[in-house]
Amino acid sequence: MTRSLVLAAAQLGPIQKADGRDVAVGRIVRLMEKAHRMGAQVVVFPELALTTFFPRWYEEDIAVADHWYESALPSNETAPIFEAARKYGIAFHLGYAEKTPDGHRYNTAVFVSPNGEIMLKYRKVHLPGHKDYDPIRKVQHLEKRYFEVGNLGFPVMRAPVAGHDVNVGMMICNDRRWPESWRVMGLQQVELVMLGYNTPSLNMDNRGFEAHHLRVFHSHLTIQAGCYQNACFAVATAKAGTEDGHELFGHSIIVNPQGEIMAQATSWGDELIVADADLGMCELGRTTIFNFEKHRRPEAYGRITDQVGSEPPATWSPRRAAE
Ligand code: CDT
Repeated sequence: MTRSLVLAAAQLGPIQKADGRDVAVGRIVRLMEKAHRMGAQVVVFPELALTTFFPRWYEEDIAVADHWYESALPSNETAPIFEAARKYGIAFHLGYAEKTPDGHRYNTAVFVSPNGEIMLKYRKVHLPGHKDYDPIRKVQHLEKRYFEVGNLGFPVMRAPVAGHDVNVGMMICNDRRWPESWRVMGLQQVELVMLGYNTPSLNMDNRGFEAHHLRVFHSHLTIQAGCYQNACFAVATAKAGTEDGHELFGHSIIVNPQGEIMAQATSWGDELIVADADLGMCELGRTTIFNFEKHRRPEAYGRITDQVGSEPPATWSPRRAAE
């Protein structure tokens, strides 16, 4: 039997600092209604989909930022999202800032069944940016201040989705740039990677030049390569547009296991894109060129897990070359 799913990326336009949760939740519910009209069975919303990308704002006292975090999901404010999912029979992925009952803060995403069960939770592992105010940067990127490194690894779950069992996994924004994130999920036979992102259109490090057009190129390059090398689909959903005066580039995409873009957003606003995914497509790569069991050589990959930073290589000398 063909296992096929209608996937959707629900890109969100900017959420301003002054916007309450009701604004974001109302827009998310409207995208859910649209997803229903377009026949989507899985809808992926962006990273930190309920608020502005608040790590661009420095707070000396992190407790002052507590209002950006969810301490429960669903809550009274977010319940309409869960109700819409139930009404339309849609499974959804949502990124948000999580504060646990014992006070830990994470950049988190959940995958929720249409009847409101959290089937999978992921906490962002690769936190970009810095912990303290950086006077050189044009805009702060304080994820290391506001979040702890995720403690759930990169889990993959075989979950019931629209009548099929599907191997689903998640990563968040910067994770997509790291081949390790993809491969750890590839090793669990992931078929569908869901990821949300908030990526500025310009490099705000102020430590060198990066051409503007390369920002989208690098995002797509890493997602397309991740899908191809791990024989999976991905739904990669952006928060887009000018948020609190700062541009996020959008360009949400849905990618197949050949690394091809099946659908792409064209606006900087709320926009839904859909694609039909035949999960059987994951078989070809998995059983041929990326048949891990046959072709991987972990004995040669020790540095990947033994080492964090890079080291200089050995220096060549005639004697060494002969060894
Ligand atoms: N949200 C997020 O992870 N954004 C980063 C921007 C990096 S700039 C410090 C990204 O990799 O897209």
